[in-house]
Amino acid sequence: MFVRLLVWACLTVSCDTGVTFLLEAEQYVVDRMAYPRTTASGIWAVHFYQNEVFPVEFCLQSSTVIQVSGVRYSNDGEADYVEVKFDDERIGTFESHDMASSGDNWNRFENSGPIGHPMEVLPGKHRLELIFVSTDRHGIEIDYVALDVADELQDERMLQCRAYCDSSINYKPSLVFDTLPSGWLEQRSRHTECAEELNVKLELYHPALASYQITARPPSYRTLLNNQEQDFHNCGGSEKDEAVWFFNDFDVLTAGDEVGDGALEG
Ligand SMILES: [Ca+2]
Ligand SMILES: [Ca+2]
Repeated sequence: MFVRLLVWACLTVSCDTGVTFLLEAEQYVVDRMAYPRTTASGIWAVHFYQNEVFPVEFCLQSSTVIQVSGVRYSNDGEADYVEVKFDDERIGTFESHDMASSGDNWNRFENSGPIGHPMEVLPGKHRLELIFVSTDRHGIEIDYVALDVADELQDERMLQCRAYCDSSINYKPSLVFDTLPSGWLEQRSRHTECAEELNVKLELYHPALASYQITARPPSYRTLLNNQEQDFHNCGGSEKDEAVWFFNDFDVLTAGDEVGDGALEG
């Protein structure tokens, strides 16, 4: 993944404008217990020990400049050494303060300060990792990681990779009634390596069917990249075809005649 240090640009781009997101440890680490702390952001923090990793995956909607502006942590015991990686590259480290107080200091949070330099990054999914290289036997607690993003249009939903490819599609669960005798679909689709080949073929049968309407909608892919161009790789040199639907086996009759059964491919 392309990462480029952009020290001076950030001083005029991301530090005065943009958005700061708090990546709460309790929201990103779901496989372990969080501890309630009255002074923690969101009133929760997560405990980590030596050799453990806190991973955060997030999505950016455009090329932008980002910086880890701080890690909020608490410690009650000896100091801990933490390494921070972005997309598998080490961007910096921080060390917790040595502060023992019989457990009371777990509720006293401190900020690491900025980690590494501002980075110019591409849109799409990225990964931050806090690697707890060395801790005492009591470990360290993480409240959140603060991430500065220069792009003012970036929002929380995009950051959590929850944006849909086409937000105009309203996916509601359909109402299900089965007061009619059941019909059936026969799967006649075939495998293909060519994205443009019309390989999906479903035949619909119903004994009481007089007419029907089929609505084809794309899946609700979650993505920040909109790649809608045609892809003719692995298509065996076939010509581009702009047709979306083909109707096979229909008889074209003169006005007044009925149209026979057929199949739909797309
Ligand atoms: Ca410690
Ligand atoms: Ca928190």
